[in-house]
Amino acid sequence: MINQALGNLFIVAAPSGAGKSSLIAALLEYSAQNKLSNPAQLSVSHTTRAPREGEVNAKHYHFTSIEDFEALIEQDAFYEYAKVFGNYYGTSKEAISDKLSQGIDVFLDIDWQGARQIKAVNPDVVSIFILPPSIESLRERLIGRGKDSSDVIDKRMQEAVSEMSHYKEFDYLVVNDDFEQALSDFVSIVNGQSLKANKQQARHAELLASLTGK
Ligand SMILES: Nc1nc2c(ncn2[C@@H]2O[C@H](COP(=O)(O)OP(=O)(O)OP(=O)(O)O)[C@@H](O)[C@H]2O)c(=O)[nH]1
Ligand SMILES: [Mg+2]
Repeated sequence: MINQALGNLFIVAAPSGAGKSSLIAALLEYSAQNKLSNPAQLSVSHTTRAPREGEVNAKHYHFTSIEDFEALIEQDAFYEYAKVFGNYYGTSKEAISDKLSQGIDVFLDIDWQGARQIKAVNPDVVSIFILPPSIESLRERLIGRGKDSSDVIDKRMQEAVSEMSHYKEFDYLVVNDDFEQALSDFVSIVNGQSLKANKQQARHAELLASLTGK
């Protein structure tokens, strides 16, 4: 079991095109401006998929060969891993444990399979699912962001629908219609976790002792 101390562990999942990356980027920007209760960091996953143009090793992903990834599985180095669209993706234990104990909120951008594995071993994890406002808007976002053929778009739409069918496994649902509203919902969920009594007790131990005489 991972020691969560003051930091909270969050899972953020969504179908492709729901705006997950933009929401996470905006949240990290808030964190950089000290606008969140805890500092926030995104966990860097390992993947066997090839880097895309502009992606930097160890920043966007730890880009790993299939052999090395399978060796890490053997060594029990992953907190969770899954095959997504034919490639391995995984969260290493190293990527999160130290940060949580330092009071940093850690965000995992992972799929529903990874979310399920983490929930099974860590009931304290907080999982958030981002949804598009309609099926049409999802299709428009998928068409708008790339030069994919309509066959590829159809396949991605099917995958998105299958991902969304897992929404009930998540603690929070955020509908990304108006971006600012979705971001505000996201921030409320994140800051709310830090106000839970067990977190506040650890943070305000001295105050509570002086208030209660204990
Ligand atoms: N289980 C698991 N899933 C991961 C991990 N890292 C990334 N993923 C998921 O793998 C999927 C594909 O991620 P990418 O290859 O970066 O592609 P993308 O363009 O970000 O895809 P979308 O975010 O789905 O639009 C996304 O749903 C990610 O959330 C991980 O460590 N574990
Ligand atoms: Mg993504």
